[in-house]
Amino acid sequence: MEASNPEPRFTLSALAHDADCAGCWPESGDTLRVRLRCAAGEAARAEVCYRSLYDHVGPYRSVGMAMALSDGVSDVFEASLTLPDYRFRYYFRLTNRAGEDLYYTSDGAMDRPPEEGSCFFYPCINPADVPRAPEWAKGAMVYQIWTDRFFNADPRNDPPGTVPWGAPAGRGVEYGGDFAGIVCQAGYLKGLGVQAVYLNPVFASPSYHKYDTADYTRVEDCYGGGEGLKALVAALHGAGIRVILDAVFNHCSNRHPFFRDLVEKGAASRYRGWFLPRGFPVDEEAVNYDTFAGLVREMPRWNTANDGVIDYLCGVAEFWTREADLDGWRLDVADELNHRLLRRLRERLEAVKPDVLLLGEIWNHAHRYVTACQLHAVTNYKFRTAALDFALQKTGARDFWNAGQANRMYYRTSTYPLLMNLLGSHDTARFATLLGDRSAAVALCALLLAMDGMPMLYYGDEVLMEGGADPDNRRAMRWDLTQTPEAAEIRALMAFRGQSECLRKGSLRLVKAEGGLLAFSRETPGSRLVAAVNFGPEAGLETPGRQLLGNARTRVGRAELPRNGYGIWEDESWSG
Ligand SMILES: [Ca+2]
Repeated sequence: MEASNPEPRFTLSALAHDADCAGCWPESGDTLRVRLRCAAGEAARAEVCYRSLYDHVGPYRSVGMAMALSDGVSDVFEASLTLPDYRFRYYFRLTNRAGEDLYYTSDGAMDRPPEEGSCFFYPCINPADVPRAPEWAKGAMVYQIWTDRFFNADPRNDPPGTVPWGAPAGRGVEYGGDFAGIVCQAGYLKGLGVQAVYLNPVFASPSYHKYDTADYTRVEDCYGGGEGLKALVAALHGAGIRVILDAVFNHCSNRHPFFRDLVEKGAASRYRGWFLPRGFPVDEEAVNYDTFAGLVREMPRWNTANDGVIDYLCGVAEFWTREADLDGWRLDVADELNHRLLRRLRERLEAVKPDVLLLGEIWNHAHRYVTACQLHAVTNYKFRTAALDFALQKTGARDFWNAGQANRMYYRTSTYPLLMNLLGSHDTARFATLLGDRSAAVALCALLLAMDGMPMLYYGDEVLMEGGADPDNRRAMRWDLTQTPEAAEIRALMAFRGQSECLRKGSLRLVKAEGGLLAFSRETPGSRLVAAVNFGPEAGLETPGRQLLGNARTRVGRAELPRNGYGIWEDESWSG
């Protein structure tokens, strides 16, 4: 191999191709998607040259790469390579603005095409490695419900000490909300246009928040029990809404019988390997065992590498998926779970329901969990941070856009429709409170709902409920606020999102990012929509057609967006 050191026509340290993870993945049984990263603005053109791994004489085919992402620091080029024998050898050729070429290989940059051995290899596409996800989940709008806080339809099951609806949301208070209450509001949920409801934990637990399960076989009586859960799922399915439950499999309650056994029998317990004790006897005062967040004695962590634990927790999810006809699970603290548990869970649940969804709660980069055999989808808190900063004018439209582009670089394109964007949850302050401006909050909802990914709204977000940090963000639902003009605007946006194939499935493209004004398009072969939000001073935008929603003022071909303005336009001239 002759690798000469080329002139610095490109910033060599910026060149990167990861022949794995988010750099290279199979799109189908014979097609590979590859990415190449380089310093922003340096490459005028990029192509990938490839042939079969076992073809040592034939010419390389080449295909041009399209710029897929750019965050102002890096550009990412992408292309698809197809070979009937699905075994790939490839290298990249980049051309700079002066027309000079550079070759990028598994041995680094070269000034001439590489020898065979310096190519990248993707030795074989195994069909099982092609990313798959339930179609219904791609771009689906999800509504998160904390059952106790949503609607109380059955006072008979209220837990002792239930406080009046609207009482301050202190730690430990219970309001009496139940499954029957959600059933009562199925029409409201259908009107919002949501495709799925995600419920905070429902299994028997000593706490009001139920993130410490004491008995996975029993659904809380104060919510309506197992029969109530089944009735709820049936009612929501009748309204065309799927149901996702919270799987708290990282830890359980210290009252869980298996942990009690460990405390009682110590090293002799048959559950010795099921938890993570640091010594015996297990001491709940000293907390000499691993727990959720390290020091929460009430929440001992399962040893999710233990086969008994894996089988037990998979059995729980399998049982309830079958029993209650559930559509998916949101894995709490998914990034502390053993990968073997996730793989086994996926296998066993897909055997029960092929289009079941596994969604992980992960606050940071999650690419190693979102694979063909683990999670399908993941929470995208990065979106929340960037969107709030933008709406608060701490940053501008270009910063927001670049943050989104940078985040996408960590995920395969196939994951974009499964990044669950949110503005808040039971773990964060309410965005309406953080913004302190109702019109900005509506525009922020427009941004969430017009973007790709899975937009999630936490109950009450759609009526701009207020609330500071936990537990204040967990107030009882304010049904009175559904009557406000802002709630009506957000409902209209949600209903539009719910029925728009283009907003659910369309590709995303930047139209304009200037100051506080961001405009982007969503495109499918059949339609094109342009959406815009403006958090800065009044700004103008060339628009392609009819305005469908929003407070922008559109006259022939041009819209004026006031501060906190937003709009969605339909491109009537679009022909795909
Ligand atoms: Ca009740």
